[in-house]
Amino acid sequence: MFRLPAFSLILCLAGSSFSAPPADADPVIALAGPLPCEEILIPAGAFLMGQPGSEGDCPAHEVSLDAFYLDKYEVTNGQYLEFCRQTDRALPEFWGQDRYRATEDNLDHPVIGVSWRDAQAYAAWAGKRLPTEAEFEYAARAGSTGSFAWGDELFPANCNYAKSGYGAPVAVGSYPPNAFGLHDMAGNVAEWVGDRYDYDYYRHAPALNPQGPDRGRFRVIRGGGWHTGPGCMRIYWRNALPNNWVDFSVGFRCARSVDPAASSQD
Ligand SMILES: [Ca+2]
Repeated sequence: MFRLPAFSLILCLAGSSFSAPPADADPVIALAGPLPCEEILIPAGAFLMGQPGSEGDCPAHEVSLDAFYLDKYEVTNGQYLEFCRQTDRALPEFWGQDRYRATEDNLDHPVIGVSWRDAQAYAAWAGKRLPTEAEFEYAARAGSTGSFAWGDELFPANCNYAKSGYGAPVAVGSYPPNAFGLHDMAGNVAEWVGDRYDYDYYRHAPALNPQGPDRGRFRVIRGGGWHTGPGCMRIYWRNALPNNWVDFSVGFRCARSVDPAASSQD
C-alpha cells in the first residue's frame, strides 16, 4: 500500500526571484495525504512565455506567477492504480499492455490512457489540481530562455522522445532534472494541464496568473511524449486534445496552490 503516516516534512525554497534553487537546497516535501508524493515549491516570478512570431505559441509575452507546488515526477501507474482502487474508478485505457508499460510490473512508470477528466479527478482526490499552462512552462523552463531547459540543442540523452530509442515510457525520473529539480517536464509522457485551448490565447491572455480561456472542449497538453518528435520537446510547444480523449503518450502531474483560496478548476 502507498499510505503514509500523517507527517509533513517541509524543506522548501523560499523567495520570489526567478532563480533555480541553490545547489545545497532540498526543495522536496513529503506530504500527508492519500499517497506519498514529492513536490517542489516553485518560487513566484515573471518570465517570457511562448516564442516570437505568429504561430499558436506566439507572441512571446511576459507572465507573472504566484508561487506554487508542482509534483517532482509525472503521476505513476502505481499512484493512479491506488486511486482507482480507492474510488472504484475504471482502470486507464491500454491497461495491461506491456508495450506501453501499463501493467502492475511497471508501477514506477507514468500513467497513460487517462482523459483530462480522469486527470482532474485524480488531482482533486489527491487534494491538488492540474498546473496551469503558464505554470507548466515556467516550471519547465526553470530559468532557461532557450528552446529547452538545458539549452538550444536536443540530444537523445536529454529526455525520452521518439529518437531516444525506447519506443515506450520509461520509469519516471530516469532522466536528469531541470534546474528546479523537476523530472520529465520534456518527454516521457506529454501532460495535461488545466487550461482550455485557444490558438490565439496568447494575444489577449492576462499577464498575472493566466488560467486559460473560459470556454472550449479542448484542453492543453504540454511537454511532448515518448512517441513524439523533437519539435514537441521545445519548451514553448503547445497542443490540445478533447477533454475526453485518451492517448498512449499523454499523462499528467499535479500542482498545488500555496494559497488554497487561489485554486479553482472546472
Ligand atoms: Ca512529461
